[in-house]
Amino acid sequence: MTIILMNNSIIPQHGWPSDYVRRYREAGHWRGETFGALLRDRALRHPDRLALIGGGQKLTYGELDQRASAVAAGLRAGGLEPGDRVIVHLPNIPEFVIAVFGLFRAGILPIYALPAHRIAEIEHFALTGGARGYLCAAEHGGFDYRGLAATLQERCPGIEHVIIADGDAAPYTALRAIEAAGAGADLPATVSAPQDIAFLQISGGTTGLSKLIPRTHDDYIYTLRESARICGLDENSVFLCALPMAHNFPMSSPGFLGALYAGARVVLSPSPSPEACFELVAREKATHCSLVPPLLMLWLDAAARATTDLSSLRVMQVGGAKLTPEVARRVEPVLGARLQQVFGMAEGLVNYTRLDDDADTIIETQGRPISPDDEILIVDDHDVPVPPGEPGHLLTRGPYTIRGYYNNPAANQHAFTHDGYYRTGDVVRLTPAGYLVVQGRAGDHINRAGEKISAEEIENHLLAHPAVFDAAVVSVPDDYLGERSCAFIIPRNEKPRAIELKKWIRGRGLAEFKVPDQIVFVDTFSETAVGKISRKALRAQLRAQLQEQKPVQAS
Ligand code: AMP
Ligand code: DBH
Repeated sequence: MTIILMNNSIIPQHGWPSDYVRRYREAGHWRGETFGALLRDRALRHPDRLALIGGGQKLTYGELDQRASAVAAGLRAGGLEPGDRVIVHLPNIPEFVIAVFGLFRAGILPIYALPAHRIAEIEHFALTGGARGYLCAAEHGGFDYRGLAATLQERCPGIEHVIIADGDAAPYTALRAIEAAGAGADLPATVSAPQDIAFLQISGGTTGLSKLIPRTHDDYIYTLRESARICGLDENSVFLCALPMAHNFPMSSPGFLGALYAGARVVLSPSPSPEACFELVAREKATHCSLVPPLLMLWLDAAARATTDLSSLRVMQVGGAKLTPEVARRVEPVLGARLQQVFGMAEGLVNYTRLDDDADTIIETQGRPISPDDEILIVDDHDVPVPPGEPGHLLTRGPYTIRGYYNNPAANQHAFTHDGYYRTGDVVRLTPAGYLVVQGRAGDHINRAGEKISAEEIENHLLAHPAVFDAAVVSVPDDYLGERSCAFIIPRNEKPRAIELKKWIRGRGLAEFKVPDQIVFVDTFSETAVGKISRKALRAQLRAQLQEQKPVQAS
C-alpha cells in the first residue's frame, strides 16, 4: 500500500515535508489513487450502474468514463498539455463532471470558479493560475458567459482555448466537438501521479483577492473516502447536489465526488431552491443532500407546507456558515432526516458531527475532524495555546490541509506558521469530547449565506469611485443570511447615491453577492480612527456603531 522508498528516498508529495509524507502513506491515508484511475476502476467494476442524472441526461459509470476519455483525448488533440490549467466556470450540469474527469484524465488542472463570478474574478484566476483555457456554459441564469469569454481573451492573451460546455458555441469551440474529436482514442486511465496537484480550488478571499488552493489527488481522495464513510454514503445512496457544484462542500464533503467514489448516484439540481429540489428528491429518491443555513431555512418552511414525498432523505448536511441551534432543532422533525453539521474549508480541514452522535452534539457543535492525524491548535493572538475549552484562533495541519497557496509566497507568510499550520481565521472552542464550536471569525471577511466576501477587496473597488473619499466594509448580523455586508462611505464632496455605488460595484465585473447590502454615509470615521488605528480596528468600531444603532444615515 505504501509508495515510500525509491533508493531510500521518499517520492515527494506536493507541499508536505518528507517525514509527514512517510507518516500519511504508512497510515494508509494516501493510497496512491488518482482521479483518472478512480473513474476507470468504478467503470470496470459496475459499468451499467447509474452515475449521474441531470439536465435531461442519465449516464452510467461506463458512459461517464468513456465520455471523459473522449474529452481528454480531444483536449490533447486540440493542443492542451498535461500540467496546463483550465478555468471551469459551469453551473450544475452533467458536462461539469464529464469535463473535469476529462481534464483529470488528460493531466490538465481545473481551476474552479463559481457561476456567480464575473470578469474581475475570472481575470484574476486566469492571471494567477496562468490558465490556458476557459470552459463555460453558453448562458446561465440570464447571463451570457460568451461575452465574458470575449473580454477575458482581450485582457488575458494566455487564454488560448475557450470551450463552451453546452448550447451554441460560436465563435468558440463546443465541448461536444472536442468529445467527438477524441472519441475512440485509447488513452491511459491516468497520466498523473497521485502526489501531483489535481486541481486548484479557490479560497474565500479572507484578505483581498481569492487565492488558489492546490489539492493533490491523494490528499483529496483521502477526504472523499473518509467523508463517504462518515456520512453513510454507499452504492445504494443518491446524492442530490443542490449547491453550486464548484463549491468545495458539495464537491467533496462528501459531495458529488465522494458519491462517485462510493459508487453512488449523483443527481444534479439546477437550483438549490425547494421548488427545484423537492421534486428531484421525490422522483430520484435522494438520500443525502448538503445545504448552507439560509437555504435550509427555506427548505424547512417549504417542507412544512409541501405535499411532496421527502421520506427518502436520510442525511441533511448543513455547513458553510454557522447554523443556529434553533434552526438545527427543526431539521429532524420537519425533514425526517438526520442532521449532520459540517465545518470545512477548501484549504483542507473538514469536521463532521457523526450520524450516531447524541442530539446535543449534533445541534450544538460543528463536529470533529475527519482524520486522527488532523492536528488542531487553539491559540491566542500570540500563538500561545488557550486553556482547554476557551475560544481562540484555530490553526490546523494534517494529511489533507495544504501547506501553502499556489504561487503565492507573500500570502503564505501570513497564512501559515513556520511549522506548517494553516491559520484558518476562525475563532473556535473545543468541547471536552473534542468537538469544535465555531464562535466567529478573526479576519475581516463577511460570510454571506456561506459565500465569503473580503472586506478589503470591496473597499478597493469602492475607493476607485471618484466620489468616494474613504470606504470601510463590515459584516452585520442578519437573521436570514447569517451576515450581510455594510459599506461605510465618506464622500469626497457631493454624496453619491447608494444605488449608484451598487451599480458601480456591478460595473467593475464582480459577483453579485459582493455588492454591499447596505450603504451608510458618514462624515468621518471618528476622531481616533483617521490614520491612527488599523483598518481592522476601524471596521470593528464601525460594526459596533451599527449594532448600537447610533443615528446614521442608512440606505
Ligand atoms: P472557504 O474559505 O470559502 O473555503 O470557507 C471556509 C470558511 O467557511 C471557514 O473557515 C469558516 O469560516 C466558514 N465555515 C464553513 N463551515 C462552517 C460552519 N459549519 N460553521 C461556521 N462557519 C463555517
Ligand atoms: O465553507 C466551506 O468552504 C466548506 C463548508 C463545509 C467546505 O469547504 C467544506 C465543507 O468542505
